[in-house]
Amino acid sequence: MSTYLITGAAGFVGSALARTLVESGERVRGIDNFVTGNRENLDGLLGRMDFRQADLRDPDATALACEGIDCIFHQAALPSVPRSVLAPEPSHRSNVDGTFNLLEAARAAGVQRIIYAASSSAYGNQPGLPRTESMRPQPVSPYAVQKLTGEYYMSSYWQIYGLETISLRYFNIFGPHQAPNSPYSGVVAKFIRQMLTGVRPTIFGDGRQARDFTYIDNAVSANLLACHAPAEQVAGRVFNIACGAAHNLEDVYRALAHLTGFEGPPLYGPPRNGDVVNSLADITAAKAAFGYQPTVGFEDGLKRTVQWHREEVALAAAGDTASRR
Ligand code: UD2
Repeated sequence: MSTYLITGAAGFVGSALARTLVESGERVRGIDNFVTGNRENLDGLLGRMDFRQADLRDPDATALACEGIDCIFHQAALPSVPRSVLAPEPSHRSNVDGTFNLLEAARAAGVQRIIYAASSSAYGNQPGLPRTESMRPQPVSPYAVQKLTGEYYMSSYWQIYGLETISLRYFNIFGPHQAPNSPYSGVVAKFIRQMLTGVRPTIFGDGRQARDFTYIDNAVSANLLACHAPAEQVAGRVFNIACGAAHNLEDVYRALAHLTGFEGPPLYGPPRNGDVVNSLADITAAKAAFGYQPTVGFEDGLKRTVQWHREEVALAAAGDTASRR
């Protein structure tokens, strides 16, 4: 039986992977430093996995976390384009140094495979949609450079040391458990929570920027498929993980307003520095190499996500009422 390590296990994607693996009876270790991870994401999991608070910037803690591990799902990162624009150094330390420390620890511990959460931001604003993995990366923001650096390190460790590394370029993953309350939150989570609590969302730019928004279950299944694929088909390679359909922010706003019952137009603000304008994936390579197939589409994903946020808002309101009694 394999033992899996999930970095960023209290984060949005990491905790979804942890839940899936634990519920299938797998042996899971998780680490998180709780900088952006959330303890509530581990509810129901803590007694069923080996969870350790640890930071990838600490090489000794990282080495301990890798002991006895067969496969790593490397989800830990300090995300967000605007966060990296405002302060590139902390995200560089987490995303580049942290990834490097993990690769070194994995190599020393004899880990067989690492699946790395890469980012669609690698493509930047070059012409040509959909994005295919053969395009030359043209990262714009520090975050995009950091995530791309991780990909290059992954590929190097396969070629030089034979560590089976796979980079999955996520295209704007959304779904339950994605944090909604930070200025750096993903737009879907942020807009839903704002709409459900009567706050008018702001669109940065003209709202025509488009994303290949991808529901969390698709990202989880991509990781599991990549984990079990034969090395000769996946090792050292990069794959787009998306749905293959783009939606602009105006459309997202309209769809969410309809689902949440929010009335009124958005506010508009200046475009974000470092923002990518259009993003749409070709997902042929992942389909061919490991049978990836998006199973939950955009509209269905939005419905499920709005439902989860409704329950969270109701729980918070019930908690407030209880504390006032
Ligand atoms: C990038 C990557 C994504 C992932 C993510 C991690 C691209 C195309 N995508 O997501 O794959 O790595 O980084 O953080 O590079 N926006 C508003 N109002 C708001 C919040 C956001 O208009 O209140 C806009 C924002 O300017 C952008 C879009 O919504 O045009 C999506 O923003 P996001 O922060 O959800 O994700 P993005 O595209 O930076």
